[in-house]
Amino acid sequence: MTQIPVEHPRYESLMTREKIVEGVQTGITSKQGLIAQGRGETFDYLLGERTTATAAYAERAAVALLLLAQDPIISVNGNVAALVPDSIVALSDVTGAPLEINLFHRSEARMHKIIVHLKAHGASNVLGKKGDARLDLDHDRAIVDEEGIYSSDVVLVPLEDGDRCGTLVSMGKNVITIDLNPLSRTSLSSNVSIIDNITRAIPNMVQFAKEMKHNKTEELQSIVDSYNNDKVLSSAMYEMSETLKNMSIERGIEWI
Ligand code: PTJ
Repeated sequence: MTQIPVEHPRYESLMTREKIVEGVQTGITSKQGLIAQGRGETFDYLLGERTTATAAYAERAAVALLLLAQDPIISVNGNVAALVPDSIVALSDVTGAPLEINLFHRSEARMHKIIVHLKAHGASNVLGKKGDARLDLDHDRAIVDEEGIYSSDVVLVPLEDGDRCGTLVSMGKNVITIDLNPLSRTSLSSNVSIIDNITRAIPNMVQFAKEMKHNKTEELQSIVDSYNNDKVLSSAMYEMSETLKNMSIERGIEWI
């Protein structure tokens, strides 16, 4: 890893890049994952690289859904495994939602490496290797485990690429996504769209899950019932335009 001084103004962002690069070097993350991270960084810059109040509201609703679910599941890809291995395992533990590897650029070698990596970070059981069921898709994201994603009622799919999200919704599942782009097909088609960097969203969700774990079913249900996903999407776009406006004014550029 390149040594990044802690006082560097872009320390967090540069360290995140280092983790993704390391993921590619160890064979966990696809090369395409580097490009996906770059796209995410752009939206995060516009968001002000912080968890907004409406992103936190979506994260709480997502946790309520996971805690209420009969068969929750957390889908993991190469970027997720490289960026947040400890906190995704912690979220699985505190919500009781198993982890399942599901890859767009699937290979048996990557599946194996990600499973070993997550187990090294404390995961006890990681699904995805069986691949004994299929979603109605014409690429490798279709391959899922019967006892995992296929039969789940609530599924968390961070850093997704659109069409699987739509398919899961059309199967009647409650789909939670984490995607910094509020206009992506993923964000537009999911039931709960978390517009936040996964490096902040998953640790926040772990904290919320610890706080909400002993809430009554009715309390969790009321969080879900009052949740409004359109509000979350429009608020993210508003926050981005406000950040741009403020940055522009700070730099002496007239906002016209
Ligand atoms: O490991 P694989 O083979 O399953 O491949 C994973 C990637 C991420 C390469 C694959 O799913 C892909 O190509 O995804 P897309 O279509 O690039 O979509 C990724 C979305 O996640 C984009 O909308 C990005 O803005 C967003 N994104 C990228 N990095 C982050 C992010 N959102 C939140 N936090 C991030 N760190």
